Formats: sequence, C-alpha cells, structure tokens
Amino acid sequence: MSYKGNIPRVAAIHDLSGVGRCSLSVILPIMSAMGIQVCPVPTAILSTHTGGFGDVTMRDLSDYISPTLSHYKALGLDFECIYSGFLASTGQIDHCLEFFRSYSDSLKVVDPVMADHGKPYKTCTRELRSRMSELVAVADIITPNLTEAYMLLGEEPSLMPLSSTQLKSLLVRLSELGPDIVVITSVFLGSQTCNVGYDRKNNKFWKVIYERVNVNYPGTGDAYAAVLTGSLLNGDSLPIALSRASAFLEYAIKTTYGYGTDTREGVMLERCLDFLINKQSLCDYELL
Ligand code: PXL
Repeated sequence: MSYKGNIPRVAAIHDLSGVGRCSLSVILPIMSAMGIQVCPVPTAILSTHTGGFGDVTMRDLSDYISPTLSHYKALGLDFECIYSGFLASTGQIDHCLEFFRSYSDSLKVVDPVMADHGKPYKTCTRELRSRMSELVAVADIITPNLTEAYMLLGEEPSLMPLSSTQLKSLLVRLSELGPDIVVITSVFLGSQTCNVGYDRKNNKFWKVIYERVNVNYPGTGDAYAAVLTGSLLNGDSLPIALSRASAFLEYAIKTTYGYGTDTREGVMLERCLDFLINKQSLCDYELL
C-alpha cells in the first residue's frame, strides 16, 4: 500500500494522556502542523500525565503493540520514521525493538522518557531504566534531557552547569552507546541554558542558546523531540532542526507564562502552532 502524496509518515510509540498536554497529545498536532502524518501507537492511556494530578487512571496497552505491528506489516505500510517515547512497562522495550527491526530502513528516533529535573518519573522502574539502553543501541537519534543523559550513562543525575569540554564528553559517550546523532535538551553551559546536538558522522557539535523562563511545564521534552524529528524529516540540517525546536519551545513557554495558567496543564499549544505552519524565524545556532 503506498501512495501517500509525499507526506512523510511516522509511527509514534508513546502514551496518550488526556489532560496535561504531553506525549501523543502534543506530538500529533505538532507534526501535523509540520506536514507530517503521525500514526499513533499508544503504549498506555492515562487520565492525566503523572506529574502532579494525583490518582491517575492508567491502562497499559502492552498487548496492543505487537498485533498492531503485524497488521501494518500485513498491509505493507511503510514509515519514514519510527519514534519511541514514554513506555508504560519494561516489556514494551521488546515491542519497540520489534518495530525498529521490522522497519530497519526507517529513521529510528528514541526519546528515552524516564525523568526530568534530576528525578525519575513515577512510572520509571529500575528495570525500565536499565533496559532503555537496548533501544538507544539501535537508535539513529536520541533526545534525552540532561537528567536522562546521565541515567543512560549509569551516572548520578546532576543539574550542575557544565563546561563545553564536559558537555562534548557527555555527547560522545552517549553516541558510543549507538546513535549517530545525540541531542540533549535543557543543559546548563556555564551561565547559559541551551540545547545541544552531536553529529558523529560529521564530527560536529552544535548548541542553541535560549532564554530560560523560570518555570517548568510538562510535555516540553515531548514537544521538542517532535519538532526536531519533524524538521529533520522535512529535510532540515541538524543545527536548523535544533534551532527550530528551541525557538518553538521558547515561544510556547513565553506565550503560556504570560497567561499564568496552572503549570501542570503544559504549554498552550493551541496558541502556538502558527509558528510551525509559517516556519517562523529561528534561534541562532553555533558550534559548541
Ligand atoms: O512528558 C513526559 C511524560 C510523558 N508521558 C507521561 C508522563 C510524562 C511526564 O510526567 O507522565 C504519562
């Protein structure tokens, strides 16, 4: 089955949270606005994300993923990209690996959703943490935040500012786990906050400095990975993709902060998608 009218297609293996604007709830509108078709493969459905709404109702969809893959293979569907994110239980690592193996020519993006601000999410077990490296090993691109970057390396998470030499070492060590491209978000580089990327094949390190607003919204890592992936699928270079994703998040966070909404609700995406449709101006990028 094939004619898709030049629209890149992505299988996004991630959760669907009803309230709190994260995971598939942000990936779908973001990628659609960028002209990319997202085929959601939900790992779980949740009433809200796990970051502060109390007793979350959650259904683990582990038994859904493999039969969905079989159906897609029977249909002869192709995907330009397989993108994994929040996993509800450790067995889902195997389901993601099956997807990656079945679509070995597709771009493999792993967002190792496990933690933020130095702390693991409630659902991140020791087992999930130790097996996440198996996904990272087969990925082309990974997009950890700084906390997840340390966890993948088996190190104690720290939010201390880094020097550019320390940051380059972190990027190189992560790429030695498998991926050709490593992107780390929300990094403190001296007195600056930035998102950084390493392209092993071209031996290039990039940084995009952004203006930090002192507030944390859930789902921003998911949104960042979605814009970055969408941008690369649309043919942008790595530094432009880093820059587009950083600029979008800066815009979304500043827009939301101005309204003083409950931070648990995430960023006001509905006011911000115009940025992606109109390909608005970007943050500057530099070599790290
Ligand atoms: O944004 C990461 C994320 C994704 N999915 C769920 C979460 C979180 C972070 O809290 O709870 C369900």
